[in-house]
Amino acid sequence: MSTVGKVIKCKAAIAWEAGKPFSLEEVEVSPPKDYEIRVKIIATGVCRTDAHAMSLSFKEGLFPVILGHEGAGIVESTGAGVTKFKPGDKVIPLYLPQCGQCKFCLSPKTNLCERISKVKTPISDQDLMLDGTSRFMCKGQQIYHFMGTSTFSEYTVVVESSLAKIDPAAPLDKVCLIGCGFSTGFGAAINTAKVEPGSTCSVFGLGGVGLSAIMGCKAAGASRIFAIDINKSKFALAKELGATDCLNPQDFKKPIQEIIAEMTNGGVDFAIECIGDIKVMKAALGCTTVGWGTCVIVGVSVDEEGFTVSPMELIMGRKINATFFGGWKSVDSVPKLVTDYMAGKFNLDALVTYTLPFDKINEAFDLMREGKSNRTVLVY
Ligand code: COD
Ligand code: ZN
Ligand code: ZN
Repeated sequence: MSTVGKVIKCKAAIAWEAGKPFSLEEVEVSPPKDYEIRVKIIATGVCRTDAHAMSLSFKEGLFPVILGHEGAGIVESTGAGVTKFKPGDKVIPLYLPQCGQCKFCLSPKTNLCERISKVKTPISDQDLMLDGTSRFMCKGQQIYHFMGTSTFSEYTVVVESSLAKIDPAAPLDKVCLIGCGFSTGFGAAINTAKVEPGSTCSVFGLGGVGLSAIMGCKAAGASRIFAIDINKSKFALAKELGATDCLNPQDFKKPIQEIIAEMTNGGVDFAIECIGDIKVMKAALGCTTVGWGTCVIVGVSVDEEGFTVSPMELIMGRKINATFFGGWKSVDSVPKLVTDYMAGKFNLDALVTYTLPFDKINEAFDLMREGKSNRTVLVY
């Protein structure tokens, strides 16, 4: 029986309040309105940002909410006005939209889009659809969307400019990582830092994002790649993916930036922070070389205001930059990244530590919090 135009009842993980585990619930998912698409999610990764969004320290989160922003699925139905998608298309929801018409989308200088340009933090954005309503209900209550994607529901509704159509042969339980972790880290190295052949790099934080940044540094031809983490169990995979030196800051008396500077005749060419920790951001900037060192910030600190940069650090030629979704224009780039993966140009499979049934979502978050996984992919 066709579900088109009808409310679909399905499984979702709801975060009812901050700091509590998810509850698996039956939710009602309304049909897509104009320029919206309802997607059956097949697989979704678990990213640290989802954990930030449900943490007690993140003050801007709205509850109850369906989190999840690293999914892949199949179009179930389309609302009026949708021209680019049809039922059956394989797709990746995009938390960074690309409307194609705003001043940002029309400029090659940024991958941001007007739809996300005014937010205080990108992870507290797109809590509702563009008409200010939700497509999710549970127990008579409206449930908030998250980042315009809400992939922790078997069915979700997204805006047309927040969706990329991908190769129908793509394995969704792997390419879902292109929806966030892989693209963010890889792009931070390739697009934002613009890592050069023969250069030295340091990557702070070896989760799914940092490991992807290492892959980006390697693909760009870096000759030396420092991988920094306080969890040494991350080092073996970092090496496999291209790291030449793995360092645990806790093994040294001196600050890690000094150690790296000593090992590199004054500092690295590029440093990428993939943690979201203010102290580490300072260390990342501090480990770059005077003259031209570039520090790229990927992480967002959810419970601290910001960090100070001394004018001298900048006067001495260091640059600081940051990236959202790795600098990729989402609608244009995601299908190409999927094609590149299918052509064997990079290794997504290595990032997947566990693949679990969706019902084990709380276990997947525990694995991440305990430092036992780079990425867990949940399949419905
Ligand atoms: N020093 C060294 N390593 C550390 C430290 C520290 N002080 N603290 C933690 N680490 C290591 C951990 O052991 C872990 O291995 C790694 O850092 C972090 O990995 P994960 O798996 O927790 O995180 P990722 O890779 O899923 O995500 C990292 C982000 C930086 C993207 C995330 O934390 C973040 O800041 N998100 C907000 C930014 C945003 O919205 N991005 C877009 C969507 S992700
Ligand atoms: Zn993410
Ligand atoms: Zn736009």
